[in-house]
Amino acid sequence: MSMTITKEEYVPTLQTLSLIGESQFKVEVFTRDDNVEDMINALKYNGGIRVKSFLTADEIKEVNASVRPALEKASYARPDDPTKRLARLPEHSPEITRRILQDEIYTAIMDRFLSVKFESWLEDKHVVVEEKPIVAMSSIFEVGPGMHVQDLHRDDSIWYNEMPPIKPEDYKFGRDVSISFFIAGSKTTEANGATRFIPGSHLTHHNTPPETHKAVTAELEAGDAFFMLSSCYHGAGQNSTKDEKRLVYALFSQKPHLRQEENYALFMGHDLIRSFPLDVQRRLGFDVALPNLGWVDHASPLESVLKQKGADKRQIAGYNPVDGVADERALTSHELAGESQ
Ligand SMILES: O=C(O)CCC(=O)C(=O)O
Ligand SMILES: [Fe+2]
Repeated sequence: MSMTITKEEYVPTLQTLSLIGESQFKVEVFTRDDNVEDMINALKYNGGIRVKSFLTADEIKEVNASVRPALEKASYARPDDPTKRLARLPEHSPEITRRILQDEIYTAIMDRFLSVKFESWLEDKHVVVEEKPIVAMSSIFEVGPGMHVQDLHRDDSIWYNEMPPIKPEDYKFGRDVSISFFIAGSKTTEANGATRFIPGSHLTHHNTPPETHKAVTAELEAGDAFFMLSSCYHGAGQNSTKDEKRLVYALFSQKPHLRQEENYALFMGHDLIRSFPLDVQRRLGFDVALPNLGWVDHASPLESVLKQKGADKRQIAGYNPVDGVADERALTSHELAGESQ
């Protein structure tokens, strides 16, 4: 288990797909009345789409009101990072969780890209299984003035998703393992740090850096949704306003089988888990896989849940999708662990 971060010049190889006339890629805008097949095709081609008024003005107002107390209570990641980031959307807002996970557009899109069908044999019996995607993670984030720009990254690198470069017409369902999904709780603009996104970047080899100059800004009105294949390069923009906070809800889905066979987390008591040496706890799956898979409250469960101070191995200088924040989150979880002991 190790992770190194080096800053190096990228030397293009044959792994880079040369996308002639890349300006062909864009963010198409839909309404709920549009045909979902058109949305799916646009997502396949460009990697991201915007759906206007995914939630009505009343719905988003209600959701905002329901999470406000938790956001007020949350603290900033650190003084120079005015971001409040809460996980546990199903706890903070069961209603929006239910609303999204039963939404016909959301489920149609997730099911088409992330369902898995597998055929095998039991002696002479042909077994065909088909499973639908499950939620990967949730987040509520409110980003205040002064927040710096976030490094462009692919959310699916946590799944170590290896992809060859392809042309848009060669895209096959199954290539992506996860879909990122954001709903704006407030208007998001270039000025207040709306997500920067590189259309078409899901078609490149997984081990190529982002072509930063091709990033566009995915601006949203409150209630609008942004669907993005998790293999697309993207990241938060800089909030250069004086007084605007950008509020966003995220509910990502993933392929259903990317998890442990036996669900230890649901039945093992915390004392029992802690009774094992740390290396055994890690083998049982209670740590994160680097950089960021299996967290609870943005830290390794070994610390954030099991309160074992110092067990989060992600104190990696220089690592972070948001520069410096993971280190700080790890520190925070140390402090929490300290307080509870
Ligand atoms: O803030 C945003 O718009 C994007 C956030 C993001 O990509 C992330 O936290 O992984
Ligand atoms: Fe991201």
